[in-house]
Order: sequence, then structure tokens, then C-alpha cells
Amino acid sequence: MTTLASSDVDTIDHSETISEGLPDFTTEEYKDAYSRINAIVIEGEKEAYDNYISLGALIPENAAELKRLGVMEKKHMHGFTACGRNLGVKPDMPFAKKFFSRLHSNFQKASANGNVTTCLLIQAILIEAFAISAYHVYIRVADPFAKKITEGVVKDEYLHLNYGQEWLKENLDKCKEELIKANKENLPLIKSMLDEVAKDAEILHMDKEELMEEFMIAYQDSLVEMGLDNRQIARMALAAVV
Ligand code: PL3
Ligand code: FE2
Ligand code: FE2
Repeated sequence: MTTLASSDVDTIDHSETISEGLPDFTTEEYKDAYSRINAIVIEGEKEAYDNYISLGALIPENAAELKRLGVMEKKHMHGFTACGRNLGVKPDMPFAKKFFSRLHSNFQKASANGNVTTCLLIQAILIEAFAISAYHVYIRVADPFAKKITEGVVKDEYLHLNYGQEWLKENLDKCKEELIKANKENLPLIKSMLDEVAKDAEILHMDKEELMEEFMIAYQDSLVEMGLDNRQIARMALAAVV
């Protein structure tokens, strides 16, 4: 059996152990991936603001609350803009606009047709669960500046998810059919968006499996809270793979 001599032990660099798993935030490779991921988050927060304002017009009795949620999204957008600036990265906004375009147009169509259930599923459930999963994973590998901002943001995202969840729970009898249909059309878009971002996320040390797990936890928890049973939840979740 080999044992370490005490002089070998003394040479172990403990700073290495502490920063294990964290990427080098200054490399060109990191900054290049960050220019797309940062843009996605900025665009996502901006569209979330617009979506909550649109929802306020569809649910006038909750317009003030929805405006408050929207204002939080604007703050998130500014926070993430500062994260990019802090690293000296210019966000690739045209890429991000394209990234969200299919989901965005589905939201806008539903909003124009007054389909509140579809709008809530897209923004308050799918997009918020996506954001919650991404932010949780990102917090573990972010630079200290972005970590602090993201920790504040993720708390708000639960409030947004909760708003949609409670509205859908109260109206479940009337909206279940539309909920299932909207899920079938939009959950696959979330899956393909995740596939699209996976390579850049990996460069930020964000693992795809972990992102999927975190998403499924937030998504399924909210369906349980709405009052759906196990079989209905399994069917809805399977829409991501078929
Ligand atoms: C609504 O509150 C937020 C909508 C934003 C959705 C963003 C999803 C981001 C997926 C990509 C991974 C991001 C990691 C975070 C980096 C700043
Ligand atoms: Fe947000
Ligand atoms: Fe949000």
C-alpha cells in the first residue's frame, strides 16, 4: 500500500478544490457561449414582461397583480443585462429573438383569440419552469456577480409560476381540455429549445440532464398543485418525447 509522505500532502493546492467545477469566465469560448445564453435570458425576460401585460388585458380583474409580475420581469432583464456587461459580453439578440419565435407566436395567437389557459400555460408554467430550472443550475456555476443576481431572480420566478398554477387550479374544470391541447403543442417546443441551448450551456458547465430534471420537477409539481392526477400528469409530460 502506498501512503502519501507529509511533504506531498503539503503541496496540495486547496484553492483548486474550492473552485472545482467553475468555468474560466474570461476565455473567448466562455464569452462566445455566454453571448447567446445571456441574450436568451434577456429576451425571455423582455417577452415575459410583454406577456404579463397582455395577460392583464385578458384577466382585467387581475390586471394590477399581473402588471406587478411584469415589472419584476423588467427588473430581471436589467439584472441579466448587467451580468453580460460585467463579463464584457455583447448579447446576440437576433439569435435570441429567433430562439423564442415559435413560442412567442403561439402566445400571441392565443392572446389574440382570448385563450387565457393557453397563454398561462405558455408563460406562467412552461416558460417559468424553464427559467427556474436554468437559473437553479446556473447559480451553481455562475460568476459571483451573476450568482447574486440570479438568486434574487429565481425567487420571483416561483411567484410567477404560482400565479398561473393557482388560476388554472381554480378554473381546472373549465380549462382542462385546452390545457392538455396547449401542452401538446408547446411542451415539444420547450424540449427543442433545451436541445438547442445544450451545447452552449455545457460550456458554462451547465449539464443538460440536470436542466431536464430541474424542469420536470418544477413542471410536474405545478401540475400536481393544479389538481391533476398521476395519469394525466404522465400523459402531459410524455408530450415532450412523442
Ligand atoms: C421569465 O421570468 C424568464 C424567461 C427566461 C427563460 C430563460 C431560459 C434560459 C435557458 C438557458 C440557460 C440559461 C442560463 C442562465 C444564464 C444567465
Ligand atoms: Fe423573470
Ligand atoms: Fe418570470
